[in-house]
Amino acid sequence: MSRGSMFYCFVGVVGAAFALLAGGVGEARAGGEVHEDRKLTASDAGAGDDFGVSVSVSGETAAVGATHDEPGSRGSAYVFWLGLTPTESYPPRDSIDARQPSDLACTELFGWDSIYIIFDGDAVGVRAWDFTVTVDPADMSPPGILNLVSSGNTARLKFDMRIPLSHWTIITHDASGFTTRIGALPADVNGDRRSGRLDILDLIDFLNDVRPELEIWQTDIDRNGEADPADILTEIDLFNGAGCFDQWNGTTLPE
Ligand SMILES: [Ca+2]
Ligand SMILES: [Ca+2]
Repeated sequence: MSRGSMFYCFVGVVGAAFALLAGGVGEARAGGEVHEDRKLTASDAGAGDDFGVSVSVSGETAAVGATHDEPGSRGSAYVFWLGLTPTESYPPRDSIDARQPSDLACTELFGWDSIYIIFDGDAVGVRAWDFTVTVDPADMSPPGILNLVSSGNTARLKFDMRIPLSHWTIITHDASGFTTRIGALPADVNGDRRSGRLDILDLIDFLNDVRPELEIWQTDIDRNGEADPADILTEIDLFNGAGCFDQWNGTTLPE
């Protein structure tokens, strides 16, 4: 079935929901008052697309038709998630934990075992099964979500393990498609997905206030709570594989 014919089948099932989203814009009627909850726009809007000519709502998902989205009058249907949507995470997307992954004797493991997801509204109804966790490279099982605790507009996802070294851990909010990822690559001070000797220079620059923008998880290599010259020695230990450390010089994370 062509994309255009799929659209016209879609048009046939819309109807009552059109009144809820008049003209394709989130203009909801509640208690006799009309207010705009949110405005829906096409990601590739163009003049004459007729976006909003039809709307279908099911649960917290809306499909909006555009009869002339493409040349030759091919129509399209855009699908929108109307529910609570994540806006950011903490640590932020693409953060890399450069700190030592254990103590020198390997008796205690360190690293992130949770992430905070910030929503555009009260996160009280958010559940652990709203999310999918994967890893990149996909050569091992990803962490599971042990539990989820929400407070205000923030949900904290607690994993059942620390995020794996040399991998991205990718967290996806299935309904909205929001995704974020955090990584663990010891010694990668500058966050360029590679642990190399340039990271020592960037750590020195940070300590000299030349690169003040670096985060604590990029600079407090020995995990004592602050970045100081001792972290340079620990950085070198990570490169050389001191104690029980693996050698991290030259190791990378995927794009
Ligand atoms: Ca680096
Ligand atoms: Ca330190």
